[in-house]
Order: sequence, then C-alpha cells, then structure tokens
Amino acid sequence: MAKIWNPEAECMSREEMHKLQSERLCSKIKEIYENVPYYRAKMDEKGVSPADIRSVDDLSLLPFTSKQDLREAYPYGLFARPLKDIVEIHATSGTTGKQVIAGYTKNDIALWGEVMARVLTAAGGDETSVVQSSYGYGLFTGGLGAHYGAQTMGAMAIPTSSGNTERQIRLMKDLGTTILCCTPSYATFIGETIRDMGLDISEFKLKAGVFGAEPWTVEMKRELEKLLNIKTIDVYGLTEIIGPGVGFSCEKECGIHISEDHFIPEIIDPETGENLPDGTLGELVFTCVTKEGLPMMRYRTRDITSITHEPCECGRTLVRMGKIQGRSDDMLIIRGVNVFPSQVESALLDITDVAPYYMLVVDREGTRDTLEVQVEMSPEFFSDEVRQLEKLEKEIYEKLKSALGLATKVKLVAPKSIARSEGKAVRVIDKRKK
Ligand code: DLL
Repeated sequence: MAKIWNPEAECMSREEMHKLQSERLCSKIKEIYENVPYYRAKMDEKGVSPADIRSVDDLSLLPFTSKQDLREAYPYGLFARPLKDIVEIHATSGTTGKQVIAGYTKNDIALWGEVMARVLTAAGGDETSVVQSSYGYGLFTGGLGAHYGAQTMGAMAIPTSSGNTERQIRLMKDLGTTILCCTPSYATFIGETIRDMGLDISEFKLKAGVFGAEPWTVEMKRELEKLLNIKTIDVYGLTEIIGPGVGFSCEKECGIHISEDHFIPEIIDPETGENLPDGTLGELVFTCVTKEGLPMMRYRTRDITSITHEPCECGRTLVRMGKIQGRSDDMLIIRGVNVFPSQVESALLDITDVAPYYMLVVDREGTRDTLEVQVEMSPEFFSDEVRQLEKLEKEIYEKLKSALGLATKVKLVAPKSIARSEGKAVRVIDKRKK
C-alpha cells in the first residue's frame, strides 16, 4: 500500500478534525472580517459577525462567494494580506469572462507544496521519485503545483510543461521519469505519440500518473492505465482555492479525499443554497481556513458532486467526494434532457473499436436542438467498408441512446482527425445562438 505523507493530518479522528476546523475557521473569519472590506460588507449585509461563528457547524451562517464576487473585486479586492506579502500570482484562463487572480504568500506556497506532497505520495511517490510536470507552467496552476509538491516530497521535479510532445517523451525515457503529471487528455496524446514514435512503453520507468484538471471517467482511467502501463490517481483543484491539491484519489479508488484540514467542503442545492446530506449530488463549496493571500469564504465552485464521511480502507479519514460530474455550466440541455460530456465518454469507451477522442456538436434546426457525437475510429479498426462502418455507428447510437435517454447523430471520423489537447480538452462545440 502506498505511504501516507502526513498521517497526523490525513488520518486524524473525526472529533479531532471537527476541533481543528472549528479553531481554524473562527480565527480565519475574524481575520477576513478585519482585513477584507468586501467580505465585511457581505457579512454585515447578511447580519452575521465573527462572534456568531463558534464552530464549523456555524459555517452555513456565512454568505457565499462566487466567481462574480471575484470579478467585482478584480484584481486584488479579496486579498487578505498586503501586496508586499504576496510572492506569487496565478490566474484562471478567463475563457468565460474576466480572469480570476489568485495571490499566494510564502506560507501559501508551502501549504501548496504540502497538499501536493500528499497527492504524489498517494501515487506511490517518495524522495526517490522522478516527477515530470507536464501540466502547463505559467499563470495556470498545474505546472508549478505539481512542481512544488515534488520538491516538498524531496523528489526530483522535471519541469517540461505541456507541449513539444516528442521531446517530452524522449526526456521521460532518458531521465527515467517515474510519475507523470498532466491532464488525462494530454496523457492519452502522450501514449499515442509513444506508439507513433515506435517506442515500447515497457522500456520506460513510468509507474504512476497524477491526472486531473478536467473530468475523466473510470473508463478513461482503465484506458490510460493500459496505454501507459501505470497506476493512475485523480487530482482535483481550482485556482481560487489553491490550484491542484485540494483533493486526490487513493489506491482504493473510492472517491477523492479532500484536504479538509485546509479546505472545508460543503455540498449545497445550487437553486436554494441549502446544505445537502452525504451522498446527495449538489454543488461543491469550499472555505479556506489556512490560506493567507486569498482565503475564500464559502466559494461556490459550480462543480457537481457528492461527499461522504464514511472511513476509507486506505486509512485516511479525510472526507471523500465522488468524481466531478462536470461543472454546472458544462451541462448541456438538449431537448429538455441534461447531458454531461462525461456520460458520453463512459458510453463510448465501453466500445472496443473507438479511440478515446470525441467531440459533441450541439446545434439547432428550427426550434429543435440536435446533438451530433463525432467519434474517432481506432487505427486498428479503421475501415472503409460501408457495412462495417454502419454496424459500428449503430452500436454507438444505441449505447448513447440508452446512456443519455436521447437520440443523437453519430458521425465516425478518421483516426487523428479530432484535435489533440496538451491541456484541458475541448469536447463541446455549441453552435446554438445564446
Ligand atoms: O484545473 C487546477 C488543477 C491543475 C487541478 C492540475 C488538477 C490538476 P482551474 O483551471 O481553475 O484549476 O480549473 C478548475 O477544473 O473547478 C473543475 O471543474 C475542473 N477540475 C479540476 N480538477 C478536476 C478533476 C485547475 N480531477 C476546474 N476532475 C474545477 C474533474 C476537475 N474536474
């Protein structure tokens, strides 16, 4: 069984965790109220003062924070420390509006290294590991997050960043990389390129993959473990909270443990804002109780999942969340049916003759929404025999219909015709007018 980086924190009793979270929450809320006028105004408006927060059970008295607040307070309005204490900045890509700016103090960088060391240790890493960080470096948090984790663990970090895939692969082989960190879609592309280069994966030292930053299904996990001959774990995080390292799966493969001694999760009903019980799907919300630069209060992630406090066989007592079903804003509504791209992925990867590359094209014909699913044939299957193609198309159509409860158009496309991703994959083209 893989080691645990910080057993004291990751395996404490529920009572101890409750006590620790309560102490940290009370002092953080007091600090935020004093140092961040934006939060003070929000708390005053809701009629709640720091004195009302006596334990973690009082969390729901506090107001929520959303991406909209971060935009209004752009760039530094939610920082809780003076700029002279901020030593690093990261930012979201800003594809859905103004960028969100996150600021880290020295202690925040150390905290980030600590939570990422937990992740890499869960992947079997230790000070002898060679960790290749193939997430993008720069304003995106992936590259440096994995880097800090590797160094905190005492391992060797190889900062290849994403892209330049063939050089990336040669380094992986020559330097003896043991842990690869990147998005699952980039890992798929790396595996495909290794084959195309005529290299044999069994000649690599690779043992584990630490993949995340986008939703991926269990079917994709199986596919990647086969393709790269490794074990994989799922790493979750978001820029607003710290970047990668908010949570991670363990070898028991039963959800994502959240480092809740630093980031307290809640699940709420996205419509009413009410807290939901364990096991119920809803929107994930985080409160940072140790972060200094940008300590988010009840931040609404828009990620849909559920949580459970049941103990895990790995020995960690940290609360677990299920796989992210997708962001609430990734959900497509087609002819009244809710569709997440991950449902399509699960259905497709169950079929042998398709490659793990697909695209959802949503359009409108008159008043009727349409969904076309483009799927790449695997190179082994690739055929121009009409009967064979029709048979495969029909199989995909039926699978999708029963998985989604919706009739879709299926279009088989030639191997390598869907764009490969070096970071987060784009899986949906929505041509409907907003
Ligand atoms: O993606 C941080 C990160 C980097 C996580 C590297 C893991 C590895 P953002 O760009 O701010 O930060 O995007 C955050 O990505 O709210 C989720 O919707 C999604 N996401 C992140 N990790 C996972 C995951 C980074 N393991 C948003 N599974 C989050 C599913 C994920 N979705």
